[in-house]
Amino acid sequence: MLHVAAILLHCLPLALGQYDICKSWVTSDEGPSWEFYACQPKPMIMKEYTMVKVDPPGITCGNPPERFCTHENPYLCSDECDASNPDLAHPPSLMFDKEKEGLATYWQSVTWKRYPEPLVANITLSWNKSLELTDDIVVTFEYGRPTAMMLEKSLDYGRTWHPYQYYADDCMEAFGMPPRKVRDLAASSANRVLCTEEYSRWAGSKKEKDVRFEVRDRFAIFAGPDLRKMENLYLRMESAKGLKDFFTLTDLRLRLLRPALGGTYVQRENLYKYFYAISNFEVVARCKCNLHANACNFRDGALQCECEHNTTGQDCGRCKKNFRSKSWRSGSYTPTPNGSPNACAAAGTAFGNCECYGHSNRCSYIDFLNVVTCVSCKHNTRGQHCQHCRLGYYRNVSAELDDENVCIECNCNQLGSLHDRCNETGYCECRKGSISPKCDECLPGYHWRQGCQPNVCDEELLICQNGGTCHQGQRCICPTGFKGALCQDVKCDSSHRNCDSSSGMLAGSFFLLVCTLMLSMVDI
Ligand SMILES: *[C@@H]1O[C@H](CO)[C@@H](O)[C@H](O)[C@H]1NC(C)=O
Ligand SMILES: *[C@@H]1O[C@H](CO)[C@@H](O)[C@H](O)[C@H]1NC(C)=O
Ligand SMILES: *[C@@H]1O[C@H](CO)[C@@H](O)[C@H](O)[C@H]1NC(C)=O
Ligand SMILES: *[C@@H]1O[C@H](CO)[C@@H](O)[C@H](O)[C@H]1NC(C)=O
Ligand SMILES: *[C@@H]1O[C@H](CO)[C@@H](O)[C@H](O)[C@H]1NC(C)=O
Ligand SMILES: [Ca+2]
Repeated sequence: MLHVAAILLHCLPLALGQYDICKSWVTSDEGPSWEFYACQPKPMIMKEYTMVKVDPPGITCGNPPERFCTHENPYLCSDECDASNPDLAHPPSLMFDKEKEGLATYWQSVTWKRYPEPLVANITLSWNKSLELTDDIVVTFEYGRPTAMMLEKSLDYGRTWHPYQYYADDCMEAFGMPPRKVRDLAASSANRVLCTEEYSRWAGSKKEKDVRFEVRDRFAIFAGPDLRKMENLYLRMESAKGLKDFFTLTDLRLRLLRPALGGTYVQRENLYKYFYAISNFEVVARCKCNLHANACNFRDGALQCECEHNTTGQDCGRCKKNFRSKSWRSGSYTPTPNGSPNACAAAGTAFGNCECYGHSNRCSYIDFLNVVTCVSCKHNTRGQHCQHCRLGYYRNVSAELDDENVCIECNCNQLGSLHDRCNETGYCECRKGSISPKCDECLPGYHWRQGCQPNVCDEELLICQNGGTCHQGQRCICPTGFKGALCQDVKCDSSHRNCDSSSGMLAGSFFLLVCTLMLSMVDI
């Protein structure tokens, strides 16, 4: 028993400093209760959970079987890659397996037989979960490291991609960027994307195999050379949001652009020695749980945070149902050493009696009314408790009052409705002639033309005459020889004898007269 207590005492300060407990049972004068802290899961070896895709199709060697040689033995091209033979196959999965002592297993590409067409490949790793890098990404190449490649990342499950780091033996030539070292970065540029020449030099393929994305060197800018002062880094991440996001990702993509050359030039007469081979792809990271969980497990096909503080979601990014009396917030590393849990609170406990259903974080006391009211209601709500919908929105009956989707936009058709407000069931108020909940349809006797217009013709009262046909209620299509809105008039031209040619003229001059009158009225 004493032994156990001693271990606990020894471990606790360290544990708290690492933000790895979310709560503890404490006894105070008012009796025992839970105390809550900011918390985060431990770093994990993420290659075990990755989904991998290698592009373009057919870039993996062995189908059909192919011979290759190495830069060390350029004229002994007897090695073979054969996808149908397990001993000679080099599938992508071999980048993520556990290496046995002394025996590297690796993915391998086809050789550069299509030179001078570039030999390019994309290796995309996806986790379907936001992760925060905690250590260097290390990619191990057998038979030489590429002379040009880049690392990209996505924060949104592969929808958009951003450059992460460029690698080349000559950065200026390959990417038009001056070479830099992460170790030379200043605090203000710790999240700079740079091009490095440190991992592309030819040093014999056996000696230097690793290509790094230096996470620790970037951390060290704030946490010191041995990463002893992690709290400095955490404080910095708290104040500079871009910094935290820089180490966050859901997907990684390695774009291999030019293989190891083993010399200055490509030898056209022996292209069997140019290819890519990766034996390991190490990614160490923790699940991003917004400081609301200290455990992350693989469930239902994806990593999931085990959320505390009454939060929920894959990243603990929401408040649980009935715990939405204030808006969700990420936990915070400050104040050290325990941070702030920023837990979600049950309805009614947030500000005494002022309930805002999670649509506002602030209440304000209005002196002359003697009431406390929510300020800046979000999610299109309004009212003292953010309990109503803003004008132009109506209540979503299938959502609770504390749901983000509680108010639905009326979406009234601008041309068909009188204004953009609607009643509690989402019905807009329609102009004459329009109908339907959003006023975007026409009553019988009307047709849609920038709103509902009364029909010019129809099949009942306004029938086109003299054999004319009604076109979509908008106009009569008259047979030759007839005119007028309903084809009621005979057309006047020289071939029709019994047509008074002066009547047209008369009507025309009358029209002119009216127009002149109207114009002069406008002038006045
Ligand atoms: C590799 O990915 C990039 C985008 O990140 C894309 O433009 C390129 O076409 C891809 N190359 C191959 C060979 O799939
Ligand atoms: C990604 O994770 C989500 C949430 O856990 C899950 O619903 C979805 O099916 C997963 N998608 C894939 C492609 O695994
Ligand atoms: C979450 O809700 C439960 C149930 O009401 C409560 O016992 C617990 O203290 C809450 N946790 C936090 C961190 O507020
Ligand atoms: C109504 O609320 C439910 C529950 O949140 C949501 O799934 C649904 O999308 C909402 N409806 C609309 C039209 O926004
Ligand atoms: C909203 O308006 C529609 C159409 O006028 C009507 O049928 C419905 O009953 C109204 N709903 C409410 C709650 O007043
Ligand atoms: Ca391997």
